[in-house]
Amino acid sequence: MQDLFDINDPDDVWPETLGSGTTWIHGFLVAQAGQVMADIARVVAQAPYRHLSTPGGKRMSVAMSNCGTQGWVSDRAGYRYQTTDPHTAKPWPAMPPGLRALAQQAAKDSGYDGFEPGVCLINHYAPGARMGLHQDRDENNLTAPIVSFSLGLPATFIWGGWQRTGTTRRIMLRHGDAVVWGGEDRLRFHGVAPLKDGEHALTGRARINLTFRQIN
Ligand code: MD6
Ligand code: FE
Repeated sequence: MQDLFDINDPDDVWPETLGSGTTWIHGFLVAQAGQVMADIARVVAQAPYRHLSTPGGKRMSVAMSNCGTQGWVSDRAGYRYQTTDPHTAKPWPAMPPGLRALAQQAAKDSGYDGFEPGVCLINHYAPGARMGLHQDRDENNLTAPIVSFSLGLPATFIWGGWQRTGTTRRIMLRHGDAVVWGGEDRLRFHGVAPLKDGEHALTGRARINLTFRQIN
């Protein structure tokens, strides 16, 4: 009997509405994942993954890098975007054109035409790494959506409301999934549960998440 659905089939791409401003595109970048990983490898060769500190002084379990005109950083002074990598004191690597085009396509497919991402934050999760509930509000432009790509091991994503407390929904983001969120969902609280150990053919024992942001 033929399988009804094969998670690794690049033709299986389907959208699901998560909120009024949010589309979860299952399997969006399965077909391009190898190319995307090659682009990421070139970026992190220049701007290595590192564990930033929270303003409170705690080491984040997720390791991060950036590409684009600016990058998101955190330290004792707070959260912000800046044009140079504090680790190398050099500008962040440019955003690979193929990555940018793919993010723009996801936005367009979700009803956000004219998305101009200047920044891509790259999050690397090893088993056990997690991200606490937060809002993304360090961008000057809160009218543009954020485009998120997931690669490698699956993770439980926590999708909350507009207050830190209250009901949350847990969804499993898998290799190749895109989530495009904006509009009234833009300031929802969200986080990622501790990554379950496993092995993925493309990423090994890791999950990688890219978030594309139009910060101005
Ligand atoms: C992650 N993502 O999936 C963390 N933020 O690893 C985020 O924090 C996020 O996916 C804003 C918009 C989309 C996201
Ligand atoms: Fe976020």
